[in-house]
Amino acid sequence: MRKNVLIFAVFILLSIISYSAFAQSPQISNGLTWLNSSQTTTGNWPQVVTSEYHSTAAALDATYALEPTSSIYTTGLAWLGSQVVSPTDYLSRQIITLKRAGQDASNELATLLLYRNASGGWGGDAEYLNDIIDTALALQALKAANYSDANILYQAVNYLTINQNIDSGFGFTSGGASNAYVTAYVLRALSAYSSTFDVKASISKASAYLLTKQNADGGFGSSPSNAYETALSIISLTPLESSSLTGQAYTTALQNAINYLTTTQSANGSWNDDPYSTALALQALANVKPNLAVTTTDITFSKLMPQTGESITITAVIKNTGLEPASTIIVRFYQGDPLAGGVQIGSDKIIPSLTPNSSTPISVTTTFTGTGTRNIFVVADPDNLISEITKVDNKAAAQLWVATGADLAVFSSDLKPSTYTPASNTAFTLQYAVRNLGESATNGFDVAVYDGSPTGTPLQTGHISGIGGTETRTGTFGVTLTGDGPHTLYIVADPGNAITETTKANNIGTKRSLI
Ligand SMILES: [Ca+2]
Ligand SMILES: [Ca+2]
Repeated sequence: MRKNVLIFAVFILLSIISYSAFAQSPQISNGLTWLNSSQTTTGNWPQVVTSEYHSTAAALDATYALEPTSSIYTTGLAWLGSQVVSPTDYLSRQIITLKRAGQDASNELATLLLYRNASGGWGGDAEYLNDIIDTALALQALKAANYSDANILYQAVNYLTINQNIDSGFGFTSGGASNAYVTAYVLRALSAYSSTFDVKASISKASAYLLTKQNADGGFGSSPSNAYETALSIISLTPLESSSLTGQAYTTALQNAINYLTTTQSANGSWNDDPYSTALALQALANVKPNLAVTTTDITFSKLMPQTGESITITAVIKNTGLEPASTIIVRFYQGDPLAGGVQIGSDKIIPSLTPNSSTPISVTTTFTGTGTRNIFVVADPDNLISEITKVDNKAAAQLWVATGADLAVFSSDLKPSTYTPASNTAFTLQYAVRNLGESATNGFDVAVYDGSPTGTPLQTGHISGIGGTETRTGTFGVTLTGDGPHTLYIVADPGNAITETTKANNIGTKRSLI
């Protein structure tokens, strides 16, 4: 007896430590306490609005997200894993639950694949006609199992997208009236494949449809609002990399839906004394977090093509697309991927705070030595100090070209006189070219032609308004020479030394003439 009391005391202590470590809101703590109390001794949760199987799968989703080390999670997982199930819906949820826990689900996956219809979709069970919600669930299960046959995945995704209704929502079956519940499930399935297939337009339309189903009380559901459809909608609309929805209206819609949930929670911590509704509401509330995000287009450079050694400022706009403010956000810039030996540029930059649906630019100034491509990476919260909805959108990269400096050159072979045997005191034409061997453009400079020595007073001076990187400008001088015998003409680019360039040694070309 005493031993049992001791074990109980240790359990309570561990529970307190575990709760405080997650710094949960009272709504989440109370909901978890109720879920804990409503679990049966065999590990499942009872049927209220839906089956015990659905209640248990949903409770496992919630406890995995919030308390993955709790005993209610492990005993629930053991119950769900031991069930022998047939419907596509049950099988899919079992695969998702087992794979997430790192357990084997190969038999279940093989069965699910046997259910697949030749047309690419899934029905409610083996040899049932395709329907939308079972195909959406099967796709989520295949994702959880890391299933990789792109042809089979594509056919299922395609079955969903071609069955998107004209109002942009989805119904239970092909051509069935759209509703929030099925649309939320399809959104989750398509979002899982947004980086594999071209489904962004479909996701965007379905998200917009779902938002139209929000009721005046902030909840979702075919009037009146209910907790589980509201929670499913929040989970499906939560900002992810795939989401195309941004802006204050979107953030406000989600905040209103969260508010519907928090105000409809019962005093005992549940939603309607229902494990399924409570588990989904808890999953939705677990998304009330900030979400830092940065994309390639958020990274800009003060100079598109800086020269080696030239100062350049790199700026990244960091966004908070989540539902909570974030503070003391570290932003780190790298040359090269930090996961592959990238080197930090400058010191850590700190953004004091970012409210939901806001963004701020943050910069680092540096120089690059040596020319060529640089891959610049920006990472928000690189040390994972901030709990947020997802970390997949916290890193982005952009390319920069570090150019060689300007280098004017006059090649003797580019100098072409109209005659090689001019007569004394008779004008002839000398065509010249000035090349820029570097990658950086120049400002304007003079070009001069000298007789006998590239010093003193030139015979003539011309002006070139500037040359782009690796480009060439040509011009002509009218030259008149006096005095019989050989003459050497010197063509000098930038005799006044107006241009900073990598070398001045190649700025003179020569041409001999005999009078
Ligand atoms: Ca993020
Ligand atoms: Ca030069």
